[in-house]
Amino acid sequence: MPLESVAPVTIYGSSISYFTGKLENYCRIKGIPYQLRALSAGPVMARVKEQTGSSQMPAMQLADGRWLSDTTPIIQWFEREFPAPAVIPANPLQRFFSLLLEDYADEWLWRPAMHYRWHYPAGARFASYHLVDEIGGDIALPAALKRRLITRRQRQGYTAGDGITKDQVPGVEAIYRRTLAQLEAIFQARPFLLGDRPSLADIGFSGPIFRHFALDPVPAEIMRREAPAVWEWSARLWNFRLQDQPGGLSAGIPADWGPILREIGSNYLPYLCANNDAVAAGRKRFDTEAGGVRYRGARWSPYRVWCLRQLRNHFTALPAADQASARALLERHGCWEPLWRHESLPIDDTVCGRLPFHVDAKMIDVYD
Ligand SMILES: N[C@@H](CCC(=O)N[C@@H](CS)C(=O)NCC(=O)O)C(=O)O
Repeated sequence: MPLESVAPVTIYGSSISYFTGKLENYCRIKGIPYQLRALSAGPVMARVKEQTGSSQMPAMQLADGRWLSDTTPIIQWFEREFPAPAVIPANPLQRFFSLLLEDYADEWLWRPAMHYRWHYPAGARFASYHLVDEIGGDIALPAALKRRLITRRQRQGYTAGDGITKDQVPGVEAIYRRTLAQLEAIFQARPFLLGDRPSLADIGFSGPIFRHFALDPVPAEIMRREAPAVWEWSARLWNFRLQDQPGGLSAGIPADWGPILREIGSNYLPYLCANNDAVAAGRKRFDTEAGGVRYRGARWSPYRVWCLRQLRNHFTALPAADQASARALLERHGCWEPLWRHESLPIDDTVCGRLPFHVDAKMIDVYD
């Protein structure tokens, strides 16, 4: 199928949203023409919900009228339908580890990103003014009240109300400082995570970085001072077109991905396991400790059980020789045991089975 049969596409989202930014980065480097429209509360949001099953952003409408939602399966759908130029690496090992990094950036770095935006008054002021103007116009309330309401909603849904108590703030911010150090070492050495051109791993990291860490006042200032190469990478990715620019991928998994993989093994996967226990027990709130941070009253996420299952499926789909290499690398960085800790996962094919054309479970449901 030619790209022209589905493009230009329309992306419904916000110009400061994590996943909207991730999808825009993907479309730009892949060469998919798009226009961005505000997914505003009111008739637009109602239509998106009716068409995709969820009001989460971004939603995408193809030129042929079909609707899609959820950036991870959207990208996989485009890569299957329009293989060239490829964003997901063809090499099975690189493909698996890029999917792992994407999932980590989507689901775990979300936490420090939301923290920096909504915890600090400078971030909350910036984001609430922006969002009320961009997507809140149809809500018939005074603007100042709308700004207060959205700030409260986001804090209850994603920061204080998602397990980050005041005493654990330094631990959550340390995740960001370590991420900057890990990425700075890489981008001082080469332009993109896997070499001279971007791949899915870069697209994954663009979620937290492009529209949060590099944009919100508090983390952006830290980035400019402590990790200028990450700051530069964020703009380099936005400005890259795979069709027009040369550059290849390096071989294998770079050794400097090691600290990120260790972080996944010691923080993210143990959290996913605790989330798994909560979903299996039907507990919508749970306490857990990951990477030295104690989360109290974190929100469950059936969607993230699906994420864990996807990671396992990606592993079992690898050819035998690649499975052996992937396992060795996962074991070396503490990822293997938590990846397989639970023999069975509390999820069946009805959850997320219709993605990217229909959403059955949101990442975090703030009304749960
Ligand atoms: N897994 C989804 C996550 C999308 C998502 O959670 N987007 C956020 C905004 S960046 C959202 O719409 N949250 C819904 C809410 O706050 O109710 C994706 O990759 O697209």
